[in-house]
Amino acid sequence: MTRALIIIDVQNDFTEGGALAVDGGAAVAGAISALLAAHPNTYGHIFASRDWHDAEGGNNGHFAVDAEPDFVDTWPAHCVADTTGAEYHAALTLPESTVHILKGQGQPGYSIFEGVDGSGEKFGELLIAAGVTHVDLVGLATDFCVRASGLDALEHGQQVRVFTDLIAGVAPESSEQALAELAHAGAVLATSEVVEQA
Ligand code: VGL
Repeated sequence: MTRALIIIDVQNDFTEGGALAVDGGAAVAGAISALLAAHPNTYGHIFASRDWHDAEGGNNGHFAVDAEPDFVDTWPAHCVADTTGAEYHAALTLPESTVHILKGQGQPGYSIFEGVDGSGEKFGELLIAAGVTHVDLVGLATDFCVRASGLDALEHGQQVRVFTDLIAGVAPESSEQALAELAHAGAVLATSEVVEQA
């Protein structure tokens, strides 16, 4: 069994004060860092994604251009590549070995499986190359990118745990729905208390 920690989109724009702020986002950043500090050797593989949208062109319908966002399919501009909003939240401390994944270049890109590393290698290929069979999923936002990434991980044959104390969502109802959907598809909903010392 090889387990990886997958950290979804803990970026300034998805935390308090950001363009698409999720309540509790900053707390999630701090809590993920605390988990990693308490368990420095548990995860041999850590992947962290960032939404990395184009400034121009609406990213294939993802940004509301000349219209009001509906906060379901269209969004205010957020996480534009190379801006402060796209940076990891300052409270997120990642180990040197973290593999950084960028996604959403010109696309909605909700799932980390749509992302690539710095050499353009697809996330799914990286998981396979690392022999990962089990993933623990944390980050933002529960009802969109965590949901999509978890469902894709299950489809890719991974055993998935979602740590409900290390996620935060855009809206309570859709977040609850997303967790129900993930559980129905085979994910285990747990808290990070189950993480064992390596
Ligand atoms: C996300 C809304 C729009 C997310 C991304 O990271 O969950 N949510 N784009």
